[in-house]
Amino acid sequence: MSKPIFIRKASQLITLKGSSNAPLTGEKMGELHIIENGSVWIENGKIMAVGTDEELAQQYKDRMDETDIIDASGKTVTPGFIDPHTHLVYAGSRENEFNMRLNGATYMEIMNAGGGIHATTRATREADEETLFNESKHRLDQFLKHGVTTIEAKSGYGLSLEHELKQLQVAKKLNEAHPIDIVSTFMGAHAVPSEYKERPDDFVRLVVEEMIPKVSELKLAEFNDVFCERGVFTPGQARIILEAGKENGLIPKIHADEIEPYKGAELAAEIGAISADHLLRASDEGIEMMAAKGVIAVLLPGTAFFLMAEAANGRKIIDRGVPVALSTDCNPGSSPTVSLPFIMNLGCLHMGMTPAEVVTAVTINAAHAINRGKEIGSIEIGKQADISIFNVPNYMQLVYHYGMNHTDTVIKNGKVVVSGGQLL
Ligand code: IZC
Ligand code: ZN
Repeated sequence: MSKPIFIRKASQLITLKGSSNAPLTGEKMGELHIIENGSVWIENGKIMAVGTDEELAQQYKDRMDETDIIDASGKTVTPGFIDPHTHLVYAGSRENEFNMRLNGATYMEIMNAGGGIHATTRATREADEETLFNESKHRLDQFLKHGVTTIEAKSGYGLSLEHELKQLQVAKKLNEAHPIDIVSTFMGAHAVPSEYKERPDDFVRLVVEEMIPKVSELKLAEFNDVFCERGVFTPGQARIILEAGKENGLIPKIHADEIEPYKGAELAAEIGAISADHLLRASDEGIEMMAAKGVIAVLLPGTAFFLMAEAANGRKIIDRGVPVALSTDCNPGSSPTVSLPFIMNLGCLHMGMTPAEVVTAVTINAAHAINRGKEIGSIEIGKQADISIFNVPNYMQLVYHYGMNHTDTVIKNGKVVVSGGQLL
């Protein structure tokens, strides 16, 4: 049994207490429940006590010499960050397309010409499991160094039963081998593969009749996602795929209204999706419907930044009562980054969110977006001890000093996995 860990004297301990049952909305998104000179006692992978340093020093005065003490004075302590939308497992890279876009080509033009998702699908199909594992593990290490302790990871670069299963198996192995927890999403409907170009409904049938039942039987995913976009999957096809997932126990998620308004937000609400992601072009009605149903908006301002598009209107989406989470969208085409802190900065500068709201959006609301609100996302007694410590005296500096990595220490499941900014 490892020693207890006692984090002491944080200049700000961001607890987000009281948020485990439902994601935070409206003004509550800005209430971080901060303890100054805060301390946390961790034992057996769990958070055992949270309070001021005076309170905890008194409570544990007889056990001080059996602990590992982490001095967090001058630092900010948060729940481990959570990234609820990544395309982690893939091979290759697409810097050639970046160059094409800088010269005026659009994301969709490149995809329709056989590049984009199709290019990564070719590279991922060709890669063996070991290559995929190693390339993805490198990204996971970088996530961890940025204070991220849990991520969601989608398949969707296989686009055949064999290769979708390969991607999901790699995610499962990474989850077992790496400190970061990975929550898997099946996304066989990420694109219509070129061999089905002339008969997309046959591909939808393959997803519904073969892939979803197999993924569910093998318990390789918890969620089911679709790229609902003009030229990819229609709202009608997306509905069929998401309903089939539900029948097989997979919770719906949707890539909605990224490039054009396409009634993706409306569909998310109608179908009872846990989240609708992107929403750059979501209609007001769709946003109202999401608010009424409590669908979480997972916003991805790094994608808008990288595609040189106008970001989603995060301010409006929060003000209409939709709970908002933030994510990197880590993928080789539209957001090749693992820096969730940079995404937080964009949340403030490009989407009108406050620094407090973006902290909520990468902790407890992100936890709820992957159905983990009861286990992670806040610093409360009984929760998993996933905690990040940043080299800044207050949470505002996390987003103010942008494009820098402030991570000092990361504790995952009660174990120190990053110290002094370095992986252990
Ligand atoms: O590889 O381009 N938008 N899917 C939907 C992506 C971006 C990932 C990619
Ligand atoms: Zn995505």
